Parts: sequence; C-alpha cells; structure tokens
Amino acid sequence: MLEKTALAEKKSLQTEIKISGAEMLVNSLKKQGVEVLFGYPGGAVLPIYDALYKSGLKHILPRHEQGAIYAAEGYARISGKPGVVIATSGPGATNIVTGLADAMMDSLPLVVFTGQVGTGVIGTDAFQEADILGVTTPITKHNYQIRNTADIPKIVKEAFHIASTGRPGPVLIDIPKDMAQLVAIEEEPETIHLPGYQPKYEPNYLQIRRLVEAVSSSKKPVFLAGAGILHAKASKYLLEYAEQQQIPVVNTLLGLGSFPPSHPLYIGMGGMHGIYAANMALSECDLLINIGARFDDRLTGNLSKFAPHAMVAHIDIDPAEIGKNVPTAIPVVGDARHALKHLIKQNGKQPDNEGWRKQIQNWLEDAPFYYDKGNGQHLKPQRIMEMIYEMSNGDAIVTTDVGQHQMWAAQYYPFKRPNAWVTSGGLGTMGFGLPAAIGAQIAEPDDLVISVNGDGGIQMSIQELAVIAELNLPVKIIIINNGSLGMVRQWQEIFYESRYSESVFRSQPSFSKLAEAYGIKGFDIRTEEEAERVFNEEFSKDSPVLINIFVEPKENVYPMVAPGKGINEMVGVKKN
Ligand SMILES: Cc1ncc(C[n+]2csc(CCOP(=O)(O)OP(=O)(O)O)c2C)c(N)n1
Repeated sequence: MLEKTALAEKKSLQTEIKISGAEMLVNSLKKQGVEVLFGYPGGAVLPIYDALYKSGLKHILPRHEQGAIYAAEGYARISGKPGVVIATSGPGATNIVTGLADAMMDSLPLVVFTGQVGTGVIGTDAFQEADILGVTTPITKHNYQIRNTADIPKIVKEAFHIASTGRPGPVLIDIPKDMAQLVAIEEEPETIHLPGYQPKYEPNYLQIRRLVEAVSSSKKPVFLAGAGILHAKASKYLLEYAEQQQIPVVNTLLGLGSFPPSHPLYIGMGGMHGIYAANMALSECDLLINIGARFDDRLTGNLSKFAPHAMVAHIDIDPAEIGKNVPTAIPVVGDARHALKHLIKQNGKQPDNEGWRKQIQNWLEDAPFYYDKGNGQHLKPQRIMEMIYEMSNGDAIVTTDVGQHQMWAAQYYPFKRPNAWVTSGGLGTMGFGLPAAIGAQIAEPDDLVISVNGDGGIQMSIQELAVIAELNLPVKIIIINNGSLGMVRQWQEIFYESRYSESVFRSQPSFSKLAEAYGIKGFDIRTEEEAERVFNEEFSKDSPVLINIFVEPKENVYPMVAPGKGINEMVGVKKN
C-alpha cells in the first residue's frame, strides 16, 4: 500500500515537472539572459509563440523575416550579445537565409530558431517544409534539428556558447512542431561538453616572440586592424601596443572604430575605396601585422600584387583564416586581446621606423580623401556625410545599407569609438541598413542612431518603417537619393562604357510621403541650407525622422582600385 502511494506521488511529481518544448525554450532563453527576440510567427512556431505570450520577453515583430535577422545583426553588433531570431518553417526559414550568410561573413553572433513541420512528415514535401539544415549548413557556424524535446535546454545552451565564443557566428536550431508541443522533463546540463569545439584564446608563446623580434628588426611595419579587434574588445590594447612600438595602423571597412582616427599613428581605411596613404603603406611595408581581418579581396586587390615586400604576421582566433589568402610567415592563433596583451608585456625593442612614419605622413598630406565641391547645382553626398559628422559631433551610431553611400559614410564619418559602425561588409547585403538600425537602437536606446541608405537599398526593407514608427525608435533615416543604383551605375560608367543597363530608376516613390504614411516625419532636401536646418532641428528630437536628400546623380566614389589591379594602382587620387 505504502509502496503504491509513493509510486503515485512520484508519478504525479513527474507530471508536474514535465513541460512543453516551447516552454523549455522560453526558460532556456531566459537562462541565457536574452532580453529581446526578433521574429515572425507562422503555423510551425505557434506553440513557441504561445509560450512567449506570457513569458515577459520582449519581442519585436518586423514586417519581413529579413528585417528580423538584419535587426538581430545590428543588435548583436552594438550590444556584443547574440541576436535572437524566430522564423516559421518553409518561407519563413528561407527568408532568413541571406541574413545568416551575412552574419557568417561578418562574424556576428546569432541564435536563430526556425520552425519545422512535424517529425512524422519531414521529407514528404509537407506544407511549408524546407530542408533548412541542408540550405544553411555552409552559411552557419553550426546548425541543429531538435529530435527529442528533452534535448532543448542542452542544445540551446550549446548554441549560445558556439555563437558567442571563438570567432562569433550564427547558429540555427530547427524545431519540428511536435517537438515544441510534446512535454518532457526539463533538465539542463551543468556544463557544455563539445570536444570538437575548443576555441583557442591564448596564443603560442614562441610565435609571439617571433613577432616581437620581427617588429624590432622591421623598418616599415604596419598594422592591419579588422573587426576581430572589436569582437575581442581589444581596441585599448591595440592602441597601447601601437604606441609602445610606434606602428602605424590601417583599418579594414569592418574594423573602423577600433583605433582613434585623430591619432598620429592612424592612417585610415585601406582597400578598394580606401585612402591613398593606407594602400601605399600596405604596398610598401616590410612587416604587415594583420589582427582580426580576413584579407578580403576588397581589401587586398590583386593578391599577386599585395604587400609584395612584406613579411606577413596574422593574429586570428580562427586558424582557418591564417594563410587562406596570403602566405603567412608568423601565424598567431588566439584572440586579439590576449595576443596584444602578451605583445605589450614583451616590451620589445622599438623598430627604427621614423623615416617610414614620415613617409606615411607625407602620403596622408599629399592625397587626403577628396571630392569636387561642384558648382552648387546639386548637393554632394560627401558633403552630406561631413555635415552628419559635424551635427552628431561624431558620436552617433551609424548604420548603412550597401553601395556608394556606404563607402562615403566609411570615408567621411571617422568613428571615434568602437561599436558605433554597423555595415554589411563581407556579403554586401542591400536591405540591411534600415532594420540594422532598429537593432542598434534597441541595443542602445539613448544613443543617436543614424541610418544612411541609398534610394535603391531602402526599398528592399522599407516596410520596417512600420516598426520604427510603432516603437517610436528615434532613428534618423537618411536617404542619399541619386535616382539610381549608384554603385552599379558607377561600374557601368567606368567598365561598360556608360551603358546603364537597369541601374537608373524610371520611377520612384515620394520617400517623405511614404514615411508620413507610416507615421514618421518626412523631409525632402535639395540644398545645403535645408539640410543644415533639418539636421539641426531633428537630430536632437526623441522621435524618428526620414530625410530624403537629392544629391548629384553622377557622383562617383573615389579613389578606386579597379578589379584585377594592385591596391597601389588606385584611380581618382587627387594629389595636393
Ligand atoms: C541584395 C543585393 N542585390 C544586389 C546587390 C548589388 N548592388 C551593390 S550596390 C548596388 C546599388 C545600390 O544602390 P543604392 O541603394 O541606391 O545605393 P547607392 O549605391 O546609390 O548609394 C547594387 C544593386 C547587392 N549588393 N545586394
């Protein structure tokens, strides 16, 4: 009798602690400290949305799943925490594919949940079924499918760990509908056991010694500082080591903000639209120390002509990056912060590089970024970026879309601090800028967030104005309106004898009225005076605004390195 009661008690206790997969998921997210989710509901994720209903978690509803994942990227970029996304199965899942590829290329931590059809019908072409694991394997850091409800806490814990450690990246968890509905006992493992995944933060001592010696004996050293510095929160150590050894610094596009732009050792951005001095320094240096950059082709130009005189050292948390594109004499596997701390501690002999620093200074003075001020008929986009810098005192978070305006933002808005620059660098994803600004503003509600867009790209995500209006996010939305797909137009002008095949818009909406329709104040601007007045009035307000600026339609981004050329063969360099 007694035994029977005990058994019944035990059983009822078990039923009590059994919860649905969806509830487990919500609990797991809370345990990971998640504060906000970006997602879009649908049949396969209804159990999850039902669990979210009373969860107290903040959920942002974009108007397209692409908006959700780009917003999550903006959030991750600015907060340093993984961005969390939910999409339903099939079309919901495939709508986030570009964002996954984007996050993978730019090493942004995301944890993305997709709904899946029930396990009983997987593989039958069931309604809204897509093989999202197959689709996303090459563009995620890792992906999972839940096959047992009780695994949810463990897998979520692993996913957050994988997304945010080592080289950050997106992790996808596919959840069949029945797995979210079924109940099981919630058990979270204390520790994570992933023998095949052991990121290495501490660099090898001998390689650090080799690098210290290489620095001491170099005459023309240069740093190439990429986004790895930002991910590792290593800016302060880069500054300390660069000063200790007097090594000048070039940034990649994604590394902007990792070194103070006003510092005498700062050269500027290198690459296809980089500053002349940076590309000359990379081409003439005898020691090139890459920290956390990928040697992307937009940076290197023609690889056979890249850094021809340099011994190359490469510090990277991801060993697969080292030697991938550029032969590397000194490989240092580890994170930028640890490596730089070790280098600082070694306090090696400073290189004898005074002449080199002077040479770089001369290049900088000889050929700063330059644009023709024009005859006042049309506003110049470069001037707009300068004005935005002045009006925001250089303190804003700037997000961009992709195209000419992105390059002008990089050239004319010097980033004074880390984590103020959100752009799609690796994949170059149009439609990224506006939703990324939503995520950035949610991560930093009190910062001034300026979203710079082209008239083409903003139309790929324009529906997200609804989110900005709904949440009254005080994002300042700028459209650099040149009436065309400017960067494509530029390439057609230069490389296709001005045959503007499908790059000039034959019609365009009134962006300012569109903004008004969404409930956001809209302006059309044609002159510098108008721009100044509107920036002055609107930048300090606690509400969103869309400022559509008609600019010189034929303006090109210079300097430029043509495809196939070495980065020292730039065109459009104006020498003083
Ligand atoms: C999704 C996507 N499709 C196509 C492209 C190719 N592309 C790169 S820049 C560009 C033009 C962008 O035009 P716009 O948004 O008006 O900006 P602008 O260059 O004029 O500043 C295009 C089509 C891309 N980067 N992303």
